[in-house]
Amino acid sequence: MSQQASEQTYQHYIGGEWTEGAGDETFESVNPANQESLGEFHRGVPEDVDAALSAAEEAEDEWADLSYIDRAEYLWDIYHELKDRTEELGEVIAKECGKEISEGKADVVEAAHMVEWAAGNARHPHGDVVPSEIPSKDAYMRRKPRGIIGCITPWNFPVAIPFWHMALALVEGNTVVWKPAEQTPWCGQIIAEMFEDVGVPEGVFNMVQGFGDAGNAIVEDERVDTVLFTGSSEVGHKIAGKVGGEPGKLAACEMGGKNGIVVTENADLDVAVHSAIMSSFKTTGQRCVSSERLIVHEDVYDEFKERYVDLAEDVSVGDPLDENTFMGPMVNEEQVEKFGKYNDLARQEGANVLVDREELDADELPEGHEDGYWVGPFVYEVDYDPDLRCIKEEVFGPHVALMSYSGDIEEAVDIHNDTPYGLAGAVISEDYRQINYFRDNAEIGLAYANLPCIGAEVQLPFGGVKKSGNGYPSAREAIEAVTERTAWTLNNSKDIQMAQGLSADIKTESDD
Ligand code: UN1
Repeated sequence: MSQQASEQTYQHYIGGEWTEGAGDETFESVNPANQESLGEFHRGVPEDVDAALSAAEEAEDEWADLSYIDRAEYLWDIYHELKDRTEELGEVIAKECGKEISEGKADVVEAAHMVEWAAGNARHPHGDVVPSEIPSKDAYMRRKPRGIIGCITPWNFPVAIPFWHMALALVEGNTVVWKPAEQTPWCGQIIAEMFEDVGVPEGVFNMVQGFGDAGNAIVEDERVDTVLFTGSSEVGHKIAGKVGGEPGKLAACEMGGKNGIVVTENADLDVAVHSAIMSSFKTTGQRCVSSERLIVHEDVYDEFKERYVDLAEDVSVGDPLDENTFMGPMVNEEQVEKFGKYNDLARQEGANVLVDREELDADELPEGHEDGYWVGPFVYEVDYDPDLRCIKEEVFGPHVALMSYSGDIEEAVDIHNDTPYGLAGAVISEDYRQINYFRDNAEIGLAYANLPCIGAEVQLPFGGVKKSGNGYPSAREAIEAVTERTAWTLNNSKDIQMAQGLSADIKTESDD
C-alpha cells in the first residue's frame, strides 16, 4: 500500500504473515482534513496479541543470538527506505494525521535519525569496564536484551515514535509486538511492509492494528518484559500502575505536558514571539511538547502580547498538503470537542479572550475541505492563580494562556513549575544568569533557551518528570528500558579475596 486507499481491508503482521486475525470488526482511517476514508483495517482483538506474542517468543532466542552488527543491518535497510521515501511518507502522514507537509516529512526524517542512531550504536561499546577494590578482580557492566518489548504509540508522530521504541529494542536483541494508534493505521501498515521488505526474520517484528483492548492485552500479558508507551497521561498512568505491580516487568511511559515558556524582561522579543508561536501552534498544538502557557514579565508584556496576538490572528490554517499552511486540522472530533470544552472553562475561570478562532469562518477553510476538523488559535490572558484548572490541565490543542509576572526569574519559574506535568519548556532571555536559573530550576525533562520548546533531536534523552513520565521510551535512554544490566566480576587469582574488607577465611570448629 503506498498511495491512496484501496479496495482491500488491511491486515495485521504476525509471525512473518499477513493475517485478518481472530476478530470480525474492521475500522477506517479517516483524513482529518476532509473526513475521507483512507483505508479499511482489521481491528485486532486480544487473541491476535496472543498470537503475536507467541511468534515473538518463538523468534526470541535466534534473534538474540545474532551479533549486534547483524541485527543492525536490517535496520540500515529500513533507514535507506525511510530516506528514499521521505516525500511519499511525509504526504501519507499529512493525510492521515493532519500535520502540514513539512511536519509530515520531518516525522519521517526523525524516524530515519532514530534508526541511524540505533543501528550506529550497534558498533559502539555496550557496557563499562569498572574498577574493583581487589586488584585481581575484573569488573564489568554488560547488557543483554530483556526479551519481548510491547510498543504502544500515538498518532501525532505516527512514524517517528514507533521507531523511537522499536529501533533500539530490536538492535539490542529483543523481539517486538507493536500496536499503532488507531487514528493512523495506514502509517502502521507501511512500517510493517518495510519490515517485511527488508526480510526481518519472522516473529521478530509483529504488528497488531487496533484500539485500547488490543493495547491492554499487550500490557497485561506476562510474556511482555517491557511496555514502551507514548501517549496520554490517562492511559500512561494506568499502564505504569498495572505493570508496576508485576515483578520483573517494566513500563517506560512518556506522556503529556502543560508546557510553559518564560519571557523575561531581558528577552529579545523577536525571538520570544517566534518561539512562542512555533511552540503553541505547530502541529495545531498537538505535540506533547506544545506550549499552552506563556509567562511574560510585566515590563515587556504589552509589546509581547500585541505582537503574539497579531500573529495568532493571522497564522494560516489550511490543507496540510499545501506548503503555505502553518496549522492543519485537529486529528478528530473528540479533540475538537476537548479544545472547545477547555476554551469554555478558561472563559468560566475569568479569562480575557484575546484571539478566538475556535470556529473558523467559511472563507478561512480550504476549498473542498469543509468537513475537516478545523480550528484556529484560542488565546487568552489570565491572572496567575494556582487554583485555575485552565493553566494546569493539558488540552492538546492551540489553546494558550498568557500570564504576566513581576519581579525576578524566581517568580517566573515558580509559576512555570506550578503544574502537575514536567515535560518541556523554554526561557527567552539575553541574560545568562536568568537562563541558567531556568536551566537549574525548571522542573522539566526538555529545557530550551531562546528557542521553541518543540523539535528535540533523537540523540538527546526525551522524557519528562512529575506526571509527564516515568521513563524514557525514546532515543538514547530507551536502552535502559529494553536491556538488562549484568554486573560481571571475574577473579584472576586462585585466592578468593572479598571487597569491603569482608573476611574470606572459612573458620571451622577445629580451628578453635
Ligand atoms: C511529541 O510531542 O509527542 O521534540 C513528540 C519534538 C519532537 C517529538 C515530539 N521531536 O517536538
